[in-house]
Amino acid sequence: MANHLFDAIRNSIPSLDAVLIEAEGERIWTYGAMLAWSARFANVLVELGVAPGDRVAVQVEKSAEALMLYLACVRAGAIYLPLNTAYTATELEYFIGDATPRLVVVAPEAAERLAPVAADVGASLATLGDRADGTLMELAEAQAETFADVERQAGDLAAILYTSGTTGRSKGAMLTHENLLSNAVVLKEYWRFGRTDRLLHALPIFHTHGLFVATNVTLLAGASMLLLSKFDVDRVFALLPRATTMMGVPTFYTRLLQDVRLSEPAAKHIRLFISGSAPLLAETHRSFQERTGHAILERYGMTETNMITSNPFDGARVPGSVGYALPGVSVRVTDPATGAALAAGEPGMIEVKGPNVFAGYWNMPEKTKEEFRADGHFITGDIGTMEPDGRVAIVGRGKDLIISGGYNIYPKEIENEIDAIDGILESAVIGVPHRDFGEGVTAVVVRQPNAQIDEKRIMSSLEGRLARFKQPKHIVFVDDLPRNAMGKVQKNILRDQYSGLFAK
Ligand code: MLC
Ligand code: AMP
Repeated sequence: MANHLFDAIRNSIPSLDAVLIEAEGERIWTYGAMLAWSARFANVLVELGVAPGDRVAVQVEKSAEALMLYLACVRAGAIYLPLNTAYTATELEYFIGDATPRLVVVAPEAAERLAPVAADVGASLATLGDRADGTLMELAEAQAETFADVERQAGDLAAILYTSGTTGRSKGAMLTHENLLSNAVVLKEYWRFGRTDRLLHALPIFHTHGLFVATNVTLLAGASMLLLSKFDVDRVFALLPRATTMMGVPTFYTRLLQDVRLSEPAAKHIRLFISGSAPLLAETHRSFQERTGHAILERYGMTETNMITSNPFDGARVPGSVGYALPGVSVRVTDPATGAALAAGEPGMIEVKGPNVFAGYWNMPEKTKEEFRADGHFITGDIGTMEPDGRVAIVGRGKDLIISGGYNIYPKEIENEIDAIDGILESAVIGVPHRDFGEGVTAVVVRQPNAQIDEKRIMSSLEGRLARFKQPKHIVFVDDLPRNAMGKVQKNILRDQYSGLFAK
């Protein structure tokens, strides 16, 4: 039976004994092992009652086994729902309540805490550890290594990825088989991925970048990857001589630049360094080129749209530019208020249409409608310019969003939490330049009259409610927030005022 995405993956297999993954501890996964283990997991899913269209929510550490679970979901026609390992139980409650999965898979040590959350929505609970342990592994051992892939059409859902919203409530972006496949096919060609490529994979696998861009491109190229459990500078330097490509967020590159080991010989074996998920400073691009001889290829994407633009493989990789619309993807820049097209070079809203664009937000038809133009273009919320030749640069954001180390953080969510604390009158959360994370989360807080609350109390109130990476790196207390004539907090003034906080 035809399974839109998995058929393409299967058809790209170079040979069953070709290596797909070298995991830590020198554990090798061949393409044959990928087929066998994704089949075993798919059989487990069926045994646990997961039917086509059911959601499988997964919060586990990065491992080759976790990637097999993703592929098993694709094969079984389930909808894969990966969750950041930093999310707290409180945050998880929302996602699980909203997505009502049939199965929740968590790390063995989290099982007890999350069992009631899964039970609340009638989901089964299974565990998967990062040492090939957990109940899912035990169940899989007993399964067959073959599985009849469930029929899935291009428009069927393959995954839901939650992305935070400007109102503070996360939205589940529904991604179809064709969204994922079309994008991976295009990227593979655009970046010239082939069977001899070995990708240094140090990204998390609960987001588009590490899960779809890195993994699907590798699979469709019949290539292999060196799978690191996380980004670690020493491990990266140890593996660079064996890798041909690396994908990273800008923080990866700034951290490598801070290390004396970064040099032309160290990067000699690499044919392509790719950056995305957050702006790569022109200065980082130039310094990296000076030190290694490599011009980092910057591309631009979004959970809802997969990858949208990319600098060219051949031709100029211009610092500060995200390149051209990918083949088959239409990009335009419009007046944010009216949606009217703007002249070349004028900054405006970046809008996108194509087979890469998602099918809408889970259970939020109204929200979905608001974010599309009548002709089907998705409104990204990013402000950019387009040159007459189609080259795009991102110059700002129309959405109140902080990107820290490649993670999106919506200020509203943090402001809601801070404002709910006793003794707080109001707060404004902003991102200011941060040498390591690009932007550092900063809370500007107004206390209630005579309240004694301090930074420590605020931080302890946020503990357990917000993932660590969302928590402010710095809190400042002020008497009042700057507002415009309409009463809206002027975050631009605050950003200017505190721009030097993390300069050193
Ligand atoms: C970790 N911490 C962060 C953070 N990551 N704080 C702010 N922003 C981040 N991104 C905090 C932890 O909470 C902890 O805090 C401390 O830093 C050390 O934790 P760690 O786990 O050791 O961090 P580290 O491994 O150094 O992680 C940094 C990182 C990681 C940059 C390597 O965040 C990362 O891999 N980012 C990639 C994100 C990504 O893949 N984005 C793609 C989204 S898809 P404390 O206080 O406890 O010490 C997308 C679409 C597209 O955007 O276009 O691709
Ligand atoms: P996410 O919602 O986590 O997928 O993040 C998507 C957002 O990341 C986009 O809307 C952009 O704001 C930002 N982004 C991704 N790639 C780039 C890039 N190369 N340069 C600047 N911003 C980027």
